[in-house]
Amino acid sequence: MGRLVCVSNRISLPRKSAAPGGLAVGILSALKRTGGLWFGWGGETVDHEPGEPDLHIREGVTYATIELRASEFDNYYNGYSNDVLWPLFHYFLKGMHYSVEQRDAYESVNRTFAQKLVPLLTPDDRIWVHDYHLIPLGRRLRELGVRQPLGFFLHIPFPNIEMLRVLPCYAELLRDLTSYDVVGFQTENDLQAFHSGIEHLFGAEALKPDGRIRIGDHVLRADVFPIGVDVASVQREAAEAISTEVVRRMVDSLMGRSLMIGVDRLDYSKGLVERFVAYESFLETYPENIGRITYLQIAPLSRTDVRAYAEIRQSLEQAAGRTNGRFADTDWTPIRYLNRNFPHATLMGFLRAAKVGLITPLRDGMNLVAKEFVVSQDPQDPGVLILSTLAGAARELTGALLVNPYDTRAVSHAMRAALEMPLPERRERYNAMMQVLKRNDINAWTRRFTEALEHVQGGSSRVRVLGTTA
Ligand code: ADQ
Repeated sequence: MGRLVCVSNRISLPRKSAAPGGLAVGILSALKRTGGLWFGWGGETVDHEPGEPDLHIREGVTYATIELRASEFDNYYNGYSNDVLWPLFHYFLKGMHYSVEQRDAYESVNRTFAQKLVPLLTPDDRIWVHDYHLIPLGRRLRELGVRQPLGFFLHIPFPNIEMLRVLPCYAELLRDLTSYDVVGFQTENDLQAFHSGIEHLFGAEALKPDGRIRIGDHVLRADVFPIGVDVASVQREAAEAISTEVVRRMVDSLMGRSLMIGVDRLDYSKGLVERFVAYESFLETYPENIGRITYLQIAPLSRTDVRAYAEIRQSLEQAAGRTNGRFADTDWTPIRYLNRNFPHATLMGFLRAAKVGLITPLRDGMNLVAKEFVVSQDPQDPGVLILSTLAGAARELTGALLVNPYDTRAVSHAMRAALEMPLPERRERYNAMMQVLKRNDINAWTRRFTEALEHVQGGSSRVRVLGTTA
């Protein structure tokens, strides 16, 4: 079996205090299992031609980091990736701001990734590209003569063709995706949406009955690979963290009140404003809970250079301030709202201490925190998960209280139901979800995707440059 090479926009070198996002958590677990190379941007921008990759080896994983040109970075990352593709793929059309300059920078950075990666590759490598920043990378690698199996996994949702078509270069984006041998999505919905694009661009005959896609003489496999969590490690972290000082102090400060918790990057797709409004409505509708519940929302800042993220931050401060101003007492704050990171283990301890997990994104590829919340619970006395139907995780976590995050009344009702749920029902729901989470943990995800890559035969020998059909 050849070496696994993972490629992502940003590399996080392991640091104790670092809080990797969902993508980094997934890649690291994959590489720690198999060993291999992780290639990506190291966080430095330069005013000259980017130099050769820097190599670091830690715990059997080689980290190869590259620099990017300062003149391109903003348009590539804040612009095309996070102000065009991210909002579009999350169905937030109003948040999308397209420009040709951004797209050019995106293409150019993908070319740089390809040029810097090729010299590091060996013939037996299997290459696994991650996420929306790097969709064109597969095609660029093929153009440079790379013949190894190439896979792509999209961590975020994929939009239906009727949404995707809004993008001026949607056809190129679809064509770029078909350059890979394996294309993975989080859910069946995303796969169906991809099929809708393939059918639109190449005709229904491109979709084969066995699920494969044939375009000319290139056959690719597009499939669903729902990402999971490291069940054993999250369980251990949560059980150990509960008796650490930082978690004990937080629990003591509740003075016996029940804890509801949300943990999300500060992002408009996570539905935080709607969640705050639902909590306010909960206190208003069920006033017997005033003074008896504390809602802890941990939301570390992300993508602070993108305008929409500054705006959401302001709205949240206002919403939290309003609820606290309205309901707080001298010895009780209804919402504790924190914009900071915690070590992963501490976070798992906080989740375990909570009676209710509130995960209500307006759209989410999967949402690992929802899975981590369930896994971190005490099996004898588990808390209840309130989960948005619009998160990919809702497909597997059917034991959660599933809600439409836009439905304020339904969310506040679910809060009450969760707080009052009797122990036998909580256990039943927990056990049902744990079965699924154990079966489809992070190792299963890695194994399924890398096996799919192993079954690719002949690499790019079957790939031809695809002509325009739309
Ligand atoms: P994200 O949008 O980053 O991921 P998510 O899936 O919830 O969202 O993953 C976040 C990860 O970061 C979790 O493992 C969580 O524990 C950790 N984390 C969050 N806040 C933290 C904090 N303050 N301190 C420490 N750790 C923190 C993207 C997609 C998701 C998809 C993942 C993985 O948007 O839909 O589930 O990739 O594919």
